[in-house]
Amino acid sequence: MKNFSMDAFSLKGKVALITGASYGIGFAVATAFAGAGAKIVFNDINAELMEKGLAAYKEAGIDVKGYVCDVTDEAQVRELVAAIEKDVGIIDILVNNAGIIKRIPMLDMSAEDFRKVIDVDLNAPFIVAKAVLPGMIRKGRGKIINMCSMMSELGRETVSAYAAAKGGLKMLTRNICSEFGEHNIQCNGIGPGYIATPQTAPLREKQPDGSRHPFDSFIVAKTPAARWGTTEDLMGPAVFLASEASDFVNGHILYVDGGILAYIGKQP
Ligand code: NAP
Ligand code: GCO
Repeated sequence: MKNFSMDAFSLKGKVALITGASYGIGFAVATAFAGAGAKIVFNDINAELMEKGLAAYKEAGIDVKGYVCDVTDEAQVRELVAAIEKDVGIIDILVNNAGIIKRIPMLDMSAEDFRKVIDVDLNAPFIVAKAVLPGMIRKGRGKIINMCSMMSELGRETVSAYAAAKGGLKMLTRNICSEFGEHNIQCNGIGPGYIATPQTAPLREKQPDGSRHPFDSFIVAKTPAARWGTTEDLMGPAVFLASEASDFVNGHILYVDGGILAYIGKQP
């Protein structure tokens, strides 16, 4: 039995691609990976956002390479991966983080809007994973982390497309685990709870009378920790799933939700 070393959590020398990481959860995950020693590359959908991200990383003292790529466009993704492999090296860690949500009641939602959410939140993780897997196979190891959601397990009004996509992403995670585990590639998901980012800002807006948004109060009552999550709450779990410490964890969705999925909620 070898002695345990905290080096098991090190990402030193590993190349990590985090998609959609100019800000929000992706930015926090990239920051954590850099702190664990990884070489960070990220993309965002347009040059303005990518430059904004580069400035934010520079301000944080983090050396990164940024690329412009729409993750729903397979040709752009293939070019992205080829450029990263040329500029930095074969990708060891992929975080499929880029995502959108459209909060529209199902009867009011167009099929076009539904398809757009599925395209970004489910089709794109397939496209990006498919592009990075050959390099991981050649290397004999790899880590893929799909950014799932509580909506991989639960539904709610107005998020039919998002829940369908994130439920599908949970099963894509399990399928990549099944198909590539023999190549020493682990594919897991992170299921954040309700995290304070631009994506959830509309759910936390103060009311005209200065009171809390009803949904804000609802989430706080539903969470044992009695608070929204922060992007920092996701850093440790992400490093764990990206590191050798989790080499026998595969096909797992790690919920980082303050216990909300386990809790019926505080009585009003
Ligand atoms: P966010 O603040 O909206 O950031 C998402 C990022 O993805 C943005 O930089 C966005 O760029 C980028 N993106 C969107 N479409 C893209 C595309 N086609 N190609 C490339 N980049 C694209 O979201 P977040 O709150 O950080 O969430 C990140 C991930 O965690 C998402 O997958 C989300 O579903 C998931 N998640 C979030 C929460 C939460 O409570 N916040 C909880 C569970 C899961 P633009 O600014 O141009 O859109
Ligand atoms: C919503 C929220 C959620 C969170 C997250 C929860 O409208 O219900 O946006 O979907 O983003 O996915 O895990």
